[in-house]
Amino acid sequence: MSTITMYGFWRSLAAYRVRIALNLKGIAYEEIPVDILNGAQHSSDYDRINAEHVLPTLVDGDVTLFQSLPMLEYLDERFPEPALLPKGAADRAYARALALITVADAHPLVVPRVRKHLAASFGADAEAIDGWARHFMSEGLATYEKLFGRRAPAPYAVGERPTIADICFASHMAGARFFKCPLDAFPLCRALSERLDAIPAFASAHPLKQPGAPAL
Ligand SMILES: N[C@@H](CCC(=O)N[C@@H](CS)C(=O)NCC(=O)O)C(=O)O
Repeated sequence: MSTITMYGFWRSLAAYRVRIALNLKGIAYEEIPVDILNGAQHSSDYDRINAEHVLPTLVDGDVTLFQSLPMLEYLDERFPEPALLPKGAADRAYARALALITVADAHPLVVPRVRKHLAASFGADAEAIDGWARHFMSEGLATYEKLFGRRAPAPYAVGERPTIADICFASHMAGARFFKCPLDAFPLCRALSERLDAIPAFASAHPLKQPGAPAL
């Protein structure tokens, strides 16, 4: 078996997603930190690894992957147990759709390059930028809350085992907490988040448990 390496960073919500999957599947890996808060993602060394200058990058032997969602699906195909997708076409589509609420719709709006651009091009101060992030993270929470009201997590988002939907949702909750979103209006999200945090593979992958994270 080849050695798996992930370029990540404590603060990266996308790296958190991939870390959870690696942990759930019991895959040994090495994590190489790239400090996205001080601009290390723009170094020429990292440019050769990731053309987009973002985290994470997953290296499995001679395979180099970018984008966390395809990484989750790659790991699931390469190491099938425990499965990260539910059985059945409709549930698989639902799990992917729940995942994309975070990966495609909310998270891209709050990443460092967007926050920097708001400051550099529109003169937004730290308070305005945090408000922007809270707005989009709260919109994501409201969507999840509505969907969990229509189809109750039982006990996880799409059935009895955690799937890519739970992994991406967990990263959304971590982001919502980073940006101090009020959570009172989202009891179903909070309950699922508590169930996920009780799983060691999720807990040990959490951003605040990684080297370099601030002690809160
Ligand atoms: N859609 C990508 C997200 C990639 C991304 O934006 N990653 C963030 C960290 S979570 C990053 O590296 N940002 C660097 C920047 O914005 O400059 C994925 O899911 O992998």
